[in-house]
Amino acid sequence: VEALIPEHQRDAWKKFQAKPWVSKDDFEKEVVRHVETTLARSMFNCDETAAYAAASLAFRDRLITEWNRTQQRQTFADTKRVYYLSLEFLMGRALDNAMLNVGLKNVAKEGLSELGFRIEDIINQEHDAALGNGGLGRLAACFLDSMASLNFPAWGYGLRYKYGIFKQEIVDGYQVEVPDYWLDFNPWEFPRHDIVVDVQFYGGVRKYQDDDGKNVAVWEGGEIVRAVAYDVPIPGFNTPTTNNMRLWSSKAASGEFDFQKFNSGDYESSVADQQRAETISAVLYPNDNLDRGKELRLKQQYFWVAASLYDIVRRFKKSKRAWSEFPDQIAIQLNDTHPTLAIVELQRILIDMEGLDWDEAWAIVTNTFGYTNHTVLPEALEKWSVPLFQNLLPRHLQIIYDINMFFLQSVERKFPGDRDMLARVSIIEESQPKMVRMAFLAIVGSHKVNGVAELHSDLIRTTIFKDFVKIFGPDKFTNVTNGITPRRWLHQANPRLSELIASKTGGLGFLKDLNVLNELEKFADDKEFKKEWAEIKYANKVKLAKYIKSTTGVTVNPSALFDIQVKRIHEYKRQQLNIFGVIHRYLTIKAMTAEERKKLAPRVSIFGGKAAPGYWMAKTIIHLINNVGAVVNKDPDVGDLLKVIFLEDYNVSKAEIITPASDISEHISTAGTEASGTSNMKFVLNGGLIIGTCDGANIEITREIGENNIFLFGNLAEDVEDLRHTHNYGSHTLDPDLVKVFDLIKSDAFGDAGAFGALTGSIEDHGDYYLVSDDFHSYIKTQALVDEAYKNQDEWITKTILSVARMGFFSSDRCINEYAEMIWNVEPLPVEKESGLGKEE
Ligand code: GL9
Repeated sequence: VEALIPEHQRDAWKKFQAKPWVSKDDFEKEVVRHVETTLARSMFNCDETAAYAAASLAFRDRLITEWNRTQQRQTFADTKRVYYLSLEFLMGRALDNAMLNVGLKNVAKEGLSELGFRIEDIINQEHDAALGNGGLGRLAACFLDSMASLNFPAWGYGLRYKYGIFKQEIVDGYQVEVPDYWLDFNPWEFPRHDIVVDVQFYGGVRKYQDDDGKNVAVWEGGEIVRAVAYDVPIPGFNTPTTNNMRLWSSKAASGEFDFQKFNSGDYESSVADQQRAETISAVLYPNDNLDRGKELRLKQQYFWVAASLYDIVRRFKKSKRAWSEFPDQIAIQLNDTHPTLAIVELQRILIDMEGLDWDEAWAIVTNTFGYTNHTVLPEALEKWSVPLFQNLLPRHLQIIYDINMFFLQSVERKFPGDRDMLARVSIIEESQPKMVRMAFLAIVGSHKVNGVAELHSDLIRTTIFKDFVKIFGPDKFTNVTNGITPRRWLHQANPRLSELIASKTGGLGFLKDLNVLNELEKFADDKEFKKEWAEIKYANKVKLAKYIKSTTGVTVNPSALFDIQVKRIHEYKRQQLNIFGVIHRYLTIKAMTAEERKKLAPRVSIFGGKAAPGYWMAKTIIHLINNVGAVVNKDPDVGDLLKVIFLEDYNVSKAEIITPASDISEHISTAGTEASGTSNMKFVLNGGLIIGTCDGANIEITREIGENNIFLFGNLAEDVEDLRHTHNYGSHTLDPDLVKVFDLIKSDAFGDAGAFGALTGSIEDHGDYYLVSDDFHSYIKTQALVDEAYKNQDEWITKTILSVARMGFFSSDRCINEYAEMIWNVEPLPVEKESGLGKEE
């Protein structure tokens, strides 16, 4: 390894090398030092914000020491690395996670206490890193945790948005979006002002033949934007491995502003250039499962992909290996189609910059990339208009045309004369304007394509990508069912449950081998154990009840059944089905005698989630939920029997409070629409049951935990198409109970019914695309079964214990091992010894 410091002067470096601190005294010393020097404060003005800052800096120093060692170790070993390209990383808070992963939370707790602070208050100071929309972004975050915990040499590459997903406020029952400026103080990132990449846009292509008669293409002109790297350390659990997440920030290539323009008096335009450059990484697009085709979004994608690939290629070139070894050293995973341009960019680097032949380059490209599909919803499949592409990335468009030409030639050889097939699979859609189909490009340019749950992977093979299965054969298409990290979603979010499990399974080993949970089966009928189990659930519900009280003012009874649906608001996820069910329950209660009411299980219906700012139907659903709550919660006939809560600004740190407190959670998408879902896994792992449809990972959860432990309802994916057909061509009669619900809404019981006309109309008059009416009866009936089952607490608790015991499969560690074996062909880099930390109990 090259080093700047000569051999004979390295002793001084070794002598003063940074060492990770371990004791409580050292921690306190570091905190006080940061307060008194880094923050220029003292014990007389150290508030909780400052204590959070200092504690974080103490842990950051520790992480970065291990980060440096890990990077050196991985570079020295020179084994294959994984690069996970994702436009979203929904990390949440870092401090609690860092403390737990390095195994020093108790040390920090005592240390902070001696300094006059409660650790919970300090943890709560942190602003979430919310660089993602929902499941897709959180999956990327769980994968980073697993890759580090399993000692894989792996980097995440993303964008450093100045504004993450907006903050949601509820004003008069409506969603209001507030910008989330999160970078005021962020101790977890390291700016690397020395690691910059200049990225080109626009311009034109000049083609000529060189002296050897070889065709050469030069992309010239246009404008340059500079990418600056920001590194975030990713600590593994109970291992020294600390991986890297590199996020790119955009700025003007000429520095602050263009001095020539400035000096010639053109001050305004020089500042405008700078602002235009910074706009690229300014804001995360807040759409979930929707593609809007905006130019700035394509700019973000290329900016990020170009900087990341330049970085990856630069690192590879240092190794002085032959280009043909590129795929032996590097695996790049595309998290959805957002980074598909990486395929084109690598081909461009290899043929235009490095002078490789097309075929040689293309073999390297296709052996390097893997593509994960996360949705079959047609409105989410990315397409970019050819004129837009032509203008922004002229050379890339040419390469795409060439990729398509060679691809279609191969299809023609395999299916001679099948012109329909050629039109169907062409990367270019012959529409007006023409469009580039990014998913098709991703398939053609990767060696493996995977879905994220069994049903979803089957659906992509038999519907949207079925021609490609014929062309490439079935082996190119595979499944890796999603998972979640048990570190954050059990140990961190539910410390008491984690502690109880540890006490029965011989320590925290289950957090690294989740199948150990199996050992809990033998306690499913253990009276003492069940009592503790139930107490923990109750305590978690009390905590949520307090949170509900403090944020909404509504008092809820922790003994009531907590029914939770938290996720992005989307018609396909069917929060409207849930709220219509709540209104049906309200009608039922109103019609009951006092005697009948006594027999009913009290319920708290809790909702949370953001609507994309431009998604009116989703906003209408939020409005209805809030208005129903306003009426129901103050109706004396109802009392404790039903409360309806909408929790503002659902995010990762709130999920950590909400998830452990559910009795039942709702995963009720129209069958065939939710690729996997991951919160379904989190809720079951925390001792809650599910009411859900046969969709996404619900199906595999059922297989694992047993169908007695889940409340399934509704039509199956295979019947959806026919049902939609009957809506459109037959007479569409609504479920009679749903009609009663609509009648109540139309009587202005929840405010002016005009506000909800589009929502009821989409079901009554516009085909009920998401089958709300078709599934309504089955949903209501199944909710009644939930009520009955909950009355038998003893059996209910047994169900939840058995379910948790059988959830081992859904660890994201299992996912990462599957990706590593089936797709990446990489091995972990063993560490000499586990840190021995993270073992504290
Ligand atoms: C999603 C699917 O909708 C989820 O069902 C799936 O669990 C996750 C992770 O695989 O991916 N696809 C998708 O586009 N989003 C998902 O959550 N949306 C975003 O988060 C942007």
